[in-house]
Amino acid sequence: MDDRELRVGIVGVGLMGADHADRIARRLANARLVAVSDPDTDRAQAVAGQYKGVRAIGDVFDLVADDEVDAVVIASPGSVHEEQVLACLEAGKHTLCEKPLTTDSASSLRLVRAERDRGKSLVQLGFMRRFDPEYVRLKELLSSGRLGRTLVVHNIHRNKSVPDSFRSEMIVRDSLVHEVDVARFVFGEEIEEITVLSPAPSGHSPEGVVDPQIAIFRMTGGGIVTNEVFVRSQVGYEVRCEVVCERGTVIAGRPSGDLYSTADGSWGGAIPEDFRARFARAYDLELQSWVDASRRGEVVGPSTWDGYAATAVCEAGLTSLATGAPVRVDLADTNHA
Ligand code: ISE
Repeated sequence: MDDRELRVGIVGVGLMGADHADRIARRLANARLVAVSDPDTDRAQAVAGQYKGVRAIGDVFDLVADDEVDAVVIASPGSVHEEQVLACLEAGKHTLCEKPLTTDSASSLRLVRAERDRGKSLVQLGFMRRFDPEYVRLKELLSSGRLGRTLVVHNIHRNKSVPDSFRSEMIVRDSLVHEVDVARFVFGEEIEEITVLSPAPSGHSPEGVVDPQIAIFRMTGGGIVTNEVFVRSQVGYEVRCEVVCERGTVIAGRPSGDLYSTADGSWGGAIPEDFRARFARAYDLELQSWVDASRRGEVVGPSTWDGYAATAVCEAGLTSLATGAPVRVDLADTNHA
């Protein structure tokens, strides 16, 4: 790509897609929003209508093939990602695909291989935590070696509320998946075993839904990661990562320097309502870095392999959710580079 701005089309303009539309149209450098598509055509028209010169295109695949679209953001549900990512690969267009890559490991692996067979990396996965300034500094501190080896990680992931349709499986696939990526990012290793435990559910959980959940990962190097995911906390969006090393600990996402309780929804400062507020900066940095890399014809950040590995861990997590027993994660091959 030359030094023109990157003309971006967005597939799926629900909560996240609409947020990205605004980011691309108003905040990013060297990028221009040119088209959006959504099965809900009224919604697509409404989003397009907010910005000058943006077209609503009825068929997703027409958007992908459109000559005016240089690159694509996929923010549709994971169940339709495989065919959409494949279309982007076939069109040779740089793509930012929101998580999860797909909803099962077989289809995720097909995408890893389809991209590899075409001989050119085009896809970045939407694991935005890797761009959050605190997670970035945490990783840098660990990499500096000052704290010694990483031993244990504790992740907390709480959403204020979700619709009743957000069942136990979605807690694993759509929420825990972020902690899967954080664990792999922090340790720089794969997850070899996952156990998902089911505490007594909150009274706010619909019948039959396990919320909160506790997931435990064993890393290939022997480290352990504990994760609490609670998507109906009633309070706000709380995401923290505490890393325990041989010579100290480091925490990302800590809101105060004192003992605090969120019982009344505050600790002396505001708790963000949702991920769009908490990770706004991370999303800006993530998409800017995607735009810059795409203009150079490169891919930076999490890859289809990262998407595949996360899907495979979540798939094993769903098996564990059903029994409470540890489940081994067997990745297809390690020779993916
Ligand atoms: C949502 O899809 C996200 O990706 C958010 O980051 C996560 O916190 C939330 O639990 C998911 O539903």
